[in-house]
Amino acid sequence: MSANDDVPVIPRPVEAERLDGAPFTLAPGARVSVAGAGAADVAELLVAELASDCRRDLSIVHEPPAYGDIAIVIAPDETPEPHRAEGYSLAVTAEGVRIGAASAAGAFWGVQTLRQLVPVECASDPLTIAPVSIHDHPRFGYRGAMLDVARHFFTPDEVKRFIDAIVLLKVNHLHLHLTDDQGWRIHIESWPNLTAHGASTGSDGSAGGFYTQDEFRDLVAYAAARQVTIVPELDMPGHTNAALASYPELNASGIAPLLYTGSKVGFSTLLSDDETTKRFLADVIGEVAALTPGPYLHIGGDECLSTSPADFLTFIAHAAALVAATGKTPAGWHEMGTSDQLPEGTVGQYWDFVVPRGSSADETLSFVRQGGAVIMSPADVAYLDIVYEDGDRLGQDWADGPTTVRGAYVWDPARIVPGLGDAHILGVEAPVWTETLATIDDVEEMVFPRLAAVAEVGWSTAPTDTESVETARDFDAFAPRLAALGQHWAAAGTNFRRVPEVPWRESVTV
Ligand code: TNX
Repeated sequence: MSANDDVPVIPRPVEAERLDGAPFTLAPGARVSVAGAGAADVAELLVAELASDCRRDLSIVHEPPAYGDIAIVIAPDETPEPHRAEGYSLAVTAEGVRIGAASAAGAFWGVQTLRQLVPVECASDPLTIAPVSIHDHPRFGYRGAMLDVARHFFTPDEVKRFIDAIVLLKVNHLHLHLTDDQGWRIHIESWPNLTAHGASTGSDGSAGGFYTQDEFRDLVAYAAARQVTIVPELDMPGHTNAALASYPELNASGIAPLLYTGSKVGFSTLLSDDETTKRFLADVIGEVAALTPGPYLHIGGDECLSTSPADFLTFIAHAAALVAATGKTPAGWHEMGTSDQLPEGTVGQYWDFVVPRGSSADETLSFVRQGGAVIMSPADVAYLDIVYEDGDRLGQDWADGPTTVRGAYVWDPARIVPGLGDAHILGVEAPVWTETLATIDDVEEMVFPRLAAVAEVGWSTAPTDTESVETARDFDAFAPRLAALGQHWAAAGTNFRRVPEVPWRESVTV
């Protein structure tokens, strides 16, 4: 256990030191003092949290802090290079709280750390925080969660609630798996039947649903205000039954299949080298790119068991080029690495196990050979739809399940694919697939606490070269920090699995 483990924050900060002296007390009349571009927006979110969680009403002032204020300062020299994009410092003393950062993102992450240090009983007086000094920055620029809204649909409000919960862990990308065999969830003006028909159901015959383009733009803006980039995925050429069911002309037979509500994968495919399909691809990729300010557009490419290898290569080269032509960086699951025609910079997402099988490692390195980088989502530790324990009501168990919280914590992204180190790893992502997850409560039960483990793997300092992963990820030190976070989840109404390995504390009444 190192010194910063007794500061109950997840992901574990790079440097955190308890200070001697009196605690900070949030007194009536305390203000949030802001300086620098973007600081007021970050302060507004903090003020809203303190109002809803702690029933405190703070004003924001553009003047230097007085004794007892919370200061948010954004200026280049607040964080040294190379940590300016997301690094921050946080000082808590009797005099006040001060968050310093070189960017709004850094300041926002500083606020998330502060939120974890605010006692959950903060609505009752006095609100005190033990003195501490933190200097922190992420190991990887990409910390992601993926929500499968195709199998079961989740409303914009539910996705916002999910965003609120992931930012507490400094997760900064939300990959939305928008299309699959069971449903097409984003409205496309030029192909309206994709949603009129293709969104009308989901897994297990669930009600379905889709985002209008306005709703999607609103989600993107909500996420952006919280430093989260939305990564939209249109999964193709497999996982496309909903599209094939919506437009007969996308099928070789000219006959549309029925909508699908089961859980099998690998039975559907779009055509390669077909003019109607090419028009379809240009249209859907064009519309989604236009809705997306973020750099990435994910085109799936996984589990194309009904596409011949030659057709797959033809298809991927064409679709990836269409994405690149919109100015976006294509992203895809690691199978796309079988192509040597990827636009430079294409991002691969590794989903095989912590010990690679078959050709997955080589397919992953193919992205690096073509000038790209990789996101690590090893299914046996980072797939959050895998059961916690045998016999669970929710989840699947194919990926070497069960996946315990310890399993989701004790691994390292740079020790999976030989030859793939931090320089070519963008970061980590934990997907939650929703074949078995019908409600957002179900989703949260699978995601929390395991996302906290994966978020720490993505943010906190790498193991040293001589250190084993087991030593670097000290679960006995992690578990008490999770217990502290559990109180915040309970207070926020975030559902989480009270796994037996963690000494959860009784939740307090607030
Ligand atoms: C694999 S691995 C999938 C999804 C399933 C998931 C269930 C990969 C990229 N795709 O289609 O939903 O397993 O765990």
